[in-house]
Parts: sequence; structure tokens; C-alpha cells
Amino acid sequence: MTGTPIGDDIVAGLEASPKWLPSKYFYDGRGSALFERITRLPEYYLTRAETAILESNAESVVARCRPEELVELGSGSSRKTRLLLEAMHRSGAGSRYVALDVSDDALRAAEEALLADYAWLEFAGVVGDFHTDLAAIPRRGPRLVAFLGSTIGNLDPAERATFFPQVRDALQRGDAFLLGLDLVKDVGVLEEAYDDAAGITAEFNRNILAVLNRELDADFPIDAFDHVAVFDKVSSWIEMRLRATRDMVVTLPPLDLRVTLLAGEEIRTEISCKFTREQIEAELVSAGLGVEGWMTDGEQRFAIALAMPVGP
Ligand code: SAH
Ligand code: AVI
Repeated sequence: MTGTPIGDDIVAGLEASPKWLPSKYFYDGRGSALFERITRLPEYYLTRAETAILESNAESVVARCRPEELVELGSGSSRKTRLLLEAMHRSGAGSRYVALDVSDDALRAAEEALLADYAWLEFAGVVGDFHTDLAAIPRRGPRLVAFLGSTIGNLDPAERATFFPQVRDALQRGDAFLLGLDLVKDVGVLEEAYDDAAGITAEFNRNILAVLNRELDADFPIDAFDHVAVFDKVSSWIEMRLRATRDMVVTLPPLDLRVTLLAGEEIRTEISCKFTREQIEAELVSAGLGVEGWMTDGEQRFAIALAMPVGP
């Protein structure tokens, strides 16, 4: 998946109570492919809703900031990104696309698919972590930074409070930040989106254990975990967990780690926050980003905010 060594965060998570794992470890080749299947599930409305918003608004977003380069964080398959790249190309704005993702498998597949269709595209893939690596991408001119898919929801409030100022620092006056956000809605709709009838999200969830088994020579008995997805109303997030169905001891030899799990014990693998406009506007403003545009789908399930740096 990535050249970054995995370790310290896993030790911290598995020694914590309750236990947790960082969600970036879902995305090896299989995890990225499972996520793509999720985006096509009837229950997972997010990708369809965001695509509809981009279909209606990509042109005006590009007209607003006239970017020479599009920098996308957590770009995955870059499928929806095509709408922005095509709008940039049509308008005669720049043709440089920097895709940053922790998954080199996803980046390679995206590069191949994009270059097969867009001979004019200048593609740069960066294997990296959007928590730390945005500042290292050189700015070549007016810039649009995109963070789509509501991946921002996978960051907790403290992580967002660190992340948004980094985005602000990567922008100059006239640059823009395009942020995809899943909105608060009926709990039943939310929980079904994360617990689909075909069981693809469950497979995606369990894949994080397969990654640890392969990368860290761990011995998680993957079939002995149930998929759990619940909406926490207080925190306004979906929490995905893996619940042990029996007592077990798991070893991760390279980390010198031995983990005991009791039957019924859960490991949190992901949060997926659901937002209101007021909340996200307040967070962006306190990072020096003013919301200049707010676009939603017809059913108000999903929003894309267009933010621009304010102040000097
Ligand atoms: N933006 C795409 C993909 C969303 S899936 C879409 O909207 O469909 C989340 C993507 O973020 C995956 O491709 C995953 O590999 C990547 N990702 C997760 N954590 C990351 C991190 N910390 N740094 C960089 N990329 C990360
Ligand atoms: C990538 N991320 C925004 C997805 C989400 O909805 O939180 C990951 C996902 N997890 C379960 N289904 C999809």
C-alpha cells in the first residue's frame, strides 16, 4: 500500500481501551477496490450525490478560481475528479493534476486510467499522508485543493483542527479549497450506508485485519470478527467497529505486541462524521478559510463547500 512504515499508531491503538486502528490501513489494493464497490452500492448514496453536485457545478468552481493546478488529497480512483479536470481543460485553465494518496495501488490505477483518456493531462502521483505531506507539494501557480468524498469525516475534531490550517497554509490569495461533506440525516439511512445488504462494507472493514496480517505478520482470525456500524448522535459520526466473536490472543511479532481480546470486545476502525453547514463553516473560518460557495444535491444529503483564504 505505502512506503511509510506502519507501527507506532497500531501499538497505540491496540493498547488503548477501547481499542482502535487508524482507518488509513484499509486501503491496500483490495481495500481500495472494495471501497470502489461500496461507491456503487444502492445504500451508499454519498458518491452519487457528490457526483451530481460536481456535474452541476464543476464549471463554475473552475471559473471562480481559474486554477493552473488541481491538488487532490485522498484521491483514490480519481473518478469524480474527471469532472473538475475536464472543466479545467475546457476553460483553458491549467492541466496539472497532483493526486496524493496513501495507497500506491490506487494512484497507479488512477494514473493509468486518466492518461488513457486525457493526453493533455500532466499527472503527478504522490504517495503520502494528507495529515503531514501537503506542505511538501510545490505550488506551481493558482491552485485548487480538493478533498472529496467526505473523507474529512474520517478525521476527528482535533485532527480537523490541525488539518484545516495546513490547507490554509498551502493556499495563497485567489486559490481555493473544495471540500466534500456528508450531511447529518436520518439515522436509518446513515446506518444502512455503512452496513449494506450485500456485506461489502463488512468485507472492507475486515480487510484492515488482512492488511495487518500481511504487513505485520499478525495472526488475527479474520472470520472471528463481526462488522458493526452505529451512529453516535452525540459525536455526530458513524462508528465502524470489528467485534470479536470469541476470546483470542493475537500476536504482531515485528511490533513485539501481544493483544488479548475477549468475546464481544470491539476494535474501532473508522469514524465518519456527518456535518451541518454551521459547524463546518465555523471550523473553516477559524482556520482562515472563508466559505464562498455551498453546493448541495437535490435531496440535501451531501454538500461541497468552496472555501478561499481570508486575511493576509
Ligand atoms: N476521494 C475518493 C476516494 C475516497 S476513499 C472519493 O471520493 O471517492 C479515501 C481515500 O483516501 C482512499 O483512496 C485512501 O487510500 C485515502 N487515504 C486514507 N487515509 C489517508 C491518509 N491519511 N493520507 C492520504 N490518503 C489517505
Ligand atoms: C473514505 N470515506 C469517506 C468513507 C466513508 O464513508 O467514511 C469510507 C467508508 N467506510 C465505510 N464505507 C465507506
